[in-house]
Amino acid sequence: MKIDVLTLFPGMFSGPLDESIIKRARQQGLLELKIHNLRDYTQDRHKTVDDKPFGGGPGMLLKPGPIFEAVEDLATETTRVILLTPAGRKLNQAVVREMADCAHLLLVCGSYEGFDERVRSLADDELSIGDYVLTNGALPAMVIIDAVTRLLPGALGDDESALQESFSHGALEYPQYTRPASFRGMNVPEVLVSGHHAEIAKWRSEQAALRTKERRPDLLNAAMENEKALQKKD
Ligand code: 4FN
Repeated sequence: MKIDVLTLFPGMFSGPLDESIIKRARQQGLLELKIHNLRDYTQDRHKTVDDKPFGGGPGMLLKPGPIFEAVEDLATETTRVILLTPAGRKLNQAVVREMADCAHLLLVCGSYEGFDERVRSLADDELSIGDYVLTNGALPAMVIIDAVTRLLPGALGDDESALQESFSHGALEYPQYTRPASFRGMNVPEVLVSGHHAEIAKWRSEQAALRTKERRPDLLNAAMENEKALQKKD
């Protein structure tokens, strides 16, 4: 899969995308990632990317010109152009799966107070990673790249892939422990060291359900919808 990113802050992308699973996916050629500086698509001597809003008001907006130039340069017929904005559809694992099915994503990051409204006409989709104020769209782009990359076939090792199964049920994880069995007076639950595999499985599914019900009832509803959708398929 190919992902292009358009941003005013390409430097923010070095580091996070050069580590771990994303690094490996890039080396394996599963992910072809390119970061583009919006300023490179300006035409004027001062490389202007922003301007004042018509009608007045505080702050600056990204001008449409450089973004149109960039999208026309980077996107083809089959590219999914995604605008990152707090006004977008809220990202969740279903949306991530949708994105991972695309051959080519172009992620357009906002800056200043946002985009000139006409930029919206370029986008196939608008996404938000959640409700909080950010300084620009670089971190949302990286969140999407991270979540999508781990779904690319071959991106995860065997152990990591096995783990993915539990996530896809939509519930929270059960409590987990590693050695030592006793740490600072806190002990691993007896059942986990018992060796009774059936008992352990039962305990884990109870704990996962309990924890999800107590802390994230919203996930429980989503998990039940998932289950229903899966049953309808066969
Ligand atoms: N943010 C809100 C309301 C109004 C503005 C903002 C805000 C970066 C360019 C957008 C934020 C959050 C999730 C992009 C927030 C995201 C952004 C995102 C983002 C600079 C303009 C801005 C939601 C709190 C009511 C700044 C809330 N996912 N404006 O953050 O780009 O993708």
